[in-house]
Amino acid sequence: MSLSRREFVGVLAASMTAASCSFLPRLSAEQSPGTDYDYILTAEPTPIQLVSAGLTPAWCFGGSYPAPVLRARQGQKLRVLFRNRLPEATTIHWHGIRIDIAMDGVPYLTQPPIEPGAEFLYEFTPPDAGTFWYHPHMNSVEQLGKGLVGILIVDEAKPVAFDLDLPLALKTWHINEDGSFSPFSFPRNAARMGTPGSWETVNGQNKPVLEIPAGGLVRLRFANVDNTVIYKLAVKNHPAWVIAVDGNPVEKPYPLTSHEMGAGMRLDVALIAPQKAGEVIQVQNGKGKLFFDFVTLKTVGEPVRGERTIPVLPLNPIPQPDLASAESLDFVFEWEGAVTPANDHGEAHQMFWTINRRGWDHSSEQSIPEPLAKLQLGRSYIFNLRNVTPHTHPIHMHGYTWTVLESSQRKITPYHTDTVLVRRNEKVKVAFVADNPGRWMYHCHVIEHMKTGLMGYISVA
Ligand SMILES: [Cu+2]
Repeated sequence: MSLSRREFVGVLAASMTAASCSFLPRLSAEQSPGTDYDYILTAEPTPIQLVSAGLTPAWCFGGSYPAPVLRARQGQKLRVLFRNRLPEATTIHWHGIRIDIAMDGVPYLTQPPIEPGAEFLYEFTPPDAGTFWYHPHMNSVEQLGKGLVGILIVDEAKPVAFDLDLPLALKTWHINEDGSFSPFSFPRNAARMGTPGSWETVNGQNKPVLEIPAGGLVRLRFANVDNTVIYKLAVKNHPAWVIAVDGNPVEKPYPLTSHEMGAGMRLDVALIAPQKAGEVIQVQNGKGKLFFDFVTLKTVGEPVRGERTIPVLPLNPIPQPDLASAESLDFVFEWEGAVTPANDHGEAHQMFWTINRRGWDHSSEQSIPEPLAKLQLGRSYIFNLRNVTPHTHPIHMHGYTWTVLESSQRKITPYHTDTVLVRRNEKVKVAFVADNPGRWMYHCHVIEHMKTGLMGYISVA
């Protein structure tokens, strides 16, 4: 008898000891069948145990970290009743989803902030299947830094079978040895590559050992939910295939050698586990030229029955831009290195970065500038992203999926993404059809960069 993914997870959960059962991310939030929404999602202060020496005063979704993994079905409506139990206003942004502007979760631009004690019903129909994530879009350095980050999985319209589907949320924490928070940002880092956390976690655990079914087909869904860090993922001692990048299936799976993921980016990897129980597969993270063990996958149980092959996922229905008629627009990401004068309260405000010579920190309703560009609904566009700074920026566009066409530094096989890593002095060409009306955020996903200027928006009408 072979087990379905859910049965397998059930068996694993039942057979695990209390100490090891935190390995598996929870598969659902508080689900409300029969009501007019699918999930109730609450954000609230929640002390959590990241290190043994003490609790961390985190802010969590659903009362735990990792946050509940939300699941939707491609082409079917998802409803999430969000409740704000934080001491400050917030919103939820659904990263990578081609969504109605009213549900994009950007304060002032798409909705009023959700005040403490208030709630908001997010409802949308995801057109694409894949690995996505959700997070606030207010006071982001702190709100994301404190733990408000979660994975959203959109299952394929026609299910693709895996023996185990494992979401892996990658995040570093800015904490001291006793678990208390250390500063999320230092200006000197905000003006450079950002401030990484000191405690590296995968689903809230440092270097976890995760159980996988012997002989099983395993889907690893890596999501970089960190504020800053670029991960460079590799699998050391076992063949693994890239099946989707940033929520979008690749046309043909290819062997994973190493893959760089900036903040906000995702990677789906498939592998067939060794037949024998007790075997170990080492997932590694590269820093500079060296690779370090990061996640250990350990086979358990009787080998699954039947032959397993790496599946080719169905492609998402991303509209194909008409390059011949597309209008080209240039966006230059630059380092400004200015500290604006202190405000009335004597606080200095740092603005270090600009897009087309303009910085924006999106801190109030009054500060909304003109859009970086006004696009015509239905027309194709080419964006030339030019990074003239000495640092790498994961550039993210809301509401759209780009086709990446060219880079001045790398050979590109065109692929789809909502977040593209643009290296120092690199020029990347992306294209898309402006088929979704609204005012869409367009920013670097290094949170300190966006909050010190590297942010703007595009209007499509
Ligand atoms: Cu950046």
